[in-house]
Amino acid sequence: LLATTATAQTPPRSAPAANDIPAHYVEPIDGYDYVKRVVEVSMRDGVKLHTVIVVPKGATRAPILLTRTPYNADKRAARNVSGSMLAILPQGDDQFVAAGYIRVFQDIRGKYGSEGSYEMTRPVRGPLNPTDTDHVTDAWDTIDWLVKNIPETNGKVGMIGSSYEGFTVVMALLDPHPALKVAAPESPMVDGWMGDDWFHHGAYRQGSDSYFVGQESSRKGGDEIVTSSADDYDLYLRAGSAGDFAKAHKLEQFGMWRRMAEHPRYDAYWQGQALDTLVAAKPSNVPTMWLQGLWDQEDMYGAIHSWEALKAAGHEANNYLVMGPWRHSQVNYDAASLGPLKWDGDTALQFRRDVLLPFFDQYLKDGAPKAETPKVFIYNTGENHWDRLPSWPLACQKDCPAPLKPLYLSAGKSLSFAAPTVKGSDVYVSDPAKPIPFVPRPVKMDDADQWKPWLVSDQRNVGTRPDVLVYETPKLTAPVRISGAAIADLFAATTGTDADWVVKLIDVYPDEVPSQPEMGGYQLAVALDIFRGRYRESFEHPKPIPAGKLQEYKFRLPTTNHVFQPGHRIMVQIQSSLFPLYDRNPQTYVPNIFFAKPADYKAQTMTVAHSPGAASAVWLPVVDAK
Ligand code: PG9
Repeated sequence: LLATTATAQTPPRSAPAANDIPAHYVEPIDGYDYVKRVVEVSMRDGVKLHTVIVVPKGATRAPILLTRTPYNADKRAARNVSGSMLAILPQGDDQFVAAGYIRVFQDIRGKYGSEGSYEMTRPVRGPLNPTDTDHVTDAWDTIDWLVKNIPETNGKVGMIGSSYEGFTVVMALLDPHPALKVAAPESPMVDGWMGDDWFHHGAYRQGSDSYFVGQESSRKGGDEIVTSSADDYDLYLRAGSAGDFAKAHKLEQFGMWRRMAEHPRYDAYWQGQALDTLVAAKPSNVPTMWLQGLWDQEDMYGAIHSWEALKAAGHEANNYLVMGPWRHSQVNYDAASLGPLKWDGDTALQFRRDVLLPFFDQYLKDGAPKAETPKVFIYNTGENHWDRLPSWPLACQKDCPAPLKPLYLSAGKSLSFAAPTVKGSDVYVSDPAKPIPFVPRPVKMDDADQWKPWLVSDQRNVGTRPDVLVYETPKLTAPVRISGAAIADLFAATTGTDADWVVKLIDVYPDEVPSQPEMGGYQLAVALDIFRGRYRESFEHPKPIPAGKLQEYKFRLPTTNHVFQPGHRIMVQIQSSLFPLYDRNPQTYVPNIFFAKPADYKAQTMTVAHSPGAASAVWLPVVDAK
């Protein structure tokens, strides 16, 4: 009886299958709120680009948001495994998903699923690109295909993307398809020599090395640079020059590394692809929002310089500027804080929701209202709020509401708005055998927690070193408001024939900050940058520094919108290395620093003058405290 009952309750066993794996897995997409289509879109030369299209289910007359990426389109549209469009797309797409946009990611030529050959940040057609295609034509051909082949669209396209993806947005603007109605280059790579990823004012950024390996060791994925050191400071110091490091790590096989080493100066190779110059020479009518972070550790140069170049060329009308209190690409993540700095809520979400989406909607959605888009939307990092301004900058060297105001280095390591009346100078020894770490050791340049917020790290870490000059105001009794880019203007000498100069403009917090004790005495660099001395007269034609002779080194620091509050102090730090982020200057002039020899690296004495006629200063974009 028992046996009979058991048999009756057991479901019949299916026949043994030849293969458990179905010939074609059918995804249970019926329950999804989106439809995903993957297509290979033909470019004008027949090369097919891998394109992932995500359409909200049931969409009609929806606009398209396009990103062209070197970072794997399939993965960009698969953040999570989910039937929810919000979950599969990047966090930064949240507002567009809620607003019913069609989302498109495309692998650029030569990367991941796309055919063709890859050249990193391939320049526009012309002397630097003898082919018939570039990112301008690829964007054009892609948009043309999208508006003709996606039945759910209203035929209007917006482009967006950060960093490399921002570079592809800027390229599309050089000859925009008529369906491209609006664009937002976010932290776009615009000039890799002057101040975006590869160099700053000619000083090479050694983190680029691992990027080359990641991007160029294979079409898909790419490898990580293999090192066996717990501290990149030791690793790069032991290697020698940037060229020695490259040799030891076999970087010479990568086209982009070879081009770096062949073009250490600002020659035709760099000038011919400087996108701020190119967009100003060929301005588009596409409404464009240029944006970047105020502490963007990768692409600090591109957006602000493109916007300023367009403004100078008379094209402010359709160009907008946004600068948030963000690290690189933080606009697409949470931005309620950066390092220890806490903002008034999630500033990235505020921007995406209140400014970006209404701006895109206005140009992309049928019948959308006109957005109240501020010409300039910039975070005030001293008062902790957004400013909506009619133009930018508020103070600059010429043609601004206010001029720059020099804050002079002065006797007794002080800073003063009064010019020096007596001769003075300060001295330090810069030793390439003991370069100054850019963050406290151990340095791991691939440690995102160290890398992303490094620009806001506490500069007390180095201020006590004998090879760092530190100048400071007394405690401020009234606020000092700066809105623009400061200019470092050093009158300095070296006993060598080449030198790097690093200048940091620092907000020193009061000794006690009861609401956030860890900020007591904090030294926050509101702007810092490096300048390679050989380029003091010309970026294109470097020249040795005459040993022992005062020279003027004048360079622009990153943009700020800050208030030094009463009770705080303003500080300026000067030093000659930021290692291993920047390669060491041997301090002896050699034709190409990539290939400096061990004997070229020599300790030298640096003198910074603060005298009448040689009045070193940081020229501040000071504006009325109201
Ligand atoms: N900063 C990165 C990059 C841009 C352009 C070229 C190379 C690297 C990025 O985040 O994409």
